[in-house]
Amino acid sequence: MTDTESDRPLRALLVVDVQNDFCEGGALAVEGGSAVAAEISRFLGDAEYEVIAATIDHHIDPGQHFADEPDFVDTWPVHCKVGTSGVDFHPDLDTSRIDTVFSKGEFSAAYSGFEGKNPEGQELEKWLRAAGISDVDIVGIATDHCVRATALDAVQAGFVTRVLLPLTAGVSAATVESALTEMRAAGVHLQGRDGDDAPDGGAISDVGPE
Ligand code: VGL
Repeated sequence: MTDTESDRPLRALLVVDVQNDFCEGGALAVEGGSAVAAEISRFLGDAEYEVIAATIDHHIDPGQHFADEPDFVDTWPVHCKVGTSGVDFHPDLDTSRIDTVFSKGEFSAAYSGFEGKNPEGQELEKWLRAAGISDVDIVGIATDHCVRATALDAVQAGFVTRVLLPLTAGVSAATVESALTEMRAAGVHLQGRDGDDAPDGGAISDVGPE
């Protein structure tokens, strides 16, 4: 390996919670969710990543995460229950390039993909380190909840972290705004906004959090 090759950032893509229940028609539908599924698939067509992981909300009995009268900030309608189709990936998401899936939230709320485990019982951070990853790009649903939490954990763990905003969808404009402010302050690069480059240097899609 030459010095140039060893210095090259090794980048992973994290596809967060692109599941039926977070898309139109689902139990906790996020506006723009299914369009994001299709946009991510298009993006994956020629995206170059060392590894690609997905995360899923995988609830069995997550306690007060579910509520009869949810506030849509800390409590939610029943969603992504194991054994229902709501937990499945949205059909417009091309899963063929996803190397592994980290499931989270069986018995408590778990917004960050870094709380999940893959079928081999590995945690996301360990899996990324084993692959020699230095940089992560994050896409998916919801910008203001699971994308936010995953990005904050990624940057905290020392990964150079970008959120590709045109490939995300958020629950509400107000919480998306505060999530963007929080992520930016933590050192997360927000692409597709405020002069940052669009994901592949191309046009910014109209699929965004607002
Ligand atoms: C999520 C709300 C509740 C998410 C999960 O995936 O962002 N949002 N549970």
